[in-house]
Amino acid sequence: MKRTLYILLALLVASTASADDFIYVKKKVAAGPPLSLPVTDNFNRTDANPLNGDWTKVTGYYDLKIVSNAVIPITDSAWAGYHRPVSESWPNDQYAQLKIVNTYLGWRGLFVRVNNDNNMYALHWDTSSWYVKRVDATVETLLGSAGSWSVTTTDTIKFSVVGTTLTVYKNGVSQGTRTDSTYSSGNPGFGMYYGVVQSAGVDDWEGGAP
Ligand SMILES: [Ca+2]
Repeated sequence: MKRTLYILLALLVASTASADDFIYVKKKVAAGPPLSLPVTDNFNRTDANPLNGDWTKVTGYYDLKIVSNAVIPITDSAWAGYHRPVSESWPNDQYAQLKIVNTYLGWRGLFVRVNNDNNMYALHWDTSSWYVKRVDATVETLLGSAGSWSVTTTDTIKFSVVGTTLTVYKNGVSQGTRTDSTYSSGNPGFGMYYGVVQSAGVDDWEGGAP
């Protein structure tokens, strides 16, 4: 009698516990570490060349570096840029944002849905104009027409994608939208082009869900 009870008890524990444990383990493995949004990087650390931290260089682009707790490119006359690593699972609707800390003539970029390391949607801008582009393996296609604006130090620029709509923001105010349906997923990032003045260019990167 006692033995039968032990067997029944053991079977009961084994059946309930193993099922729960199986589901728990399976969920943990499938989901991976959760990504807490927004993700931020203020680059407040020791000067680093190339940029360090959780960043992956866009294939075909040059490096960025950290100087005086902000970011500048290492070379002129070419795009330099990074995206969040593929180990991070980003929502399909996402934004990338950063702050201007120097208004020298040159290009900045924010990227969303970077996939396969060099496909993406990119916002490129200088102090007077902005362009939304689709980048296919570094080949750029302008989406719609160029926009015009005035950008100065301390301005915060944001680039978001929701569904097939790409929106450009300056200090939280929409500057215009473009649409494209080529890329549905990927990770956000940022970049710079043409370091005429080798001092801090951009700072306070942030990525999140719109
Ligand atoms: Ca900083």
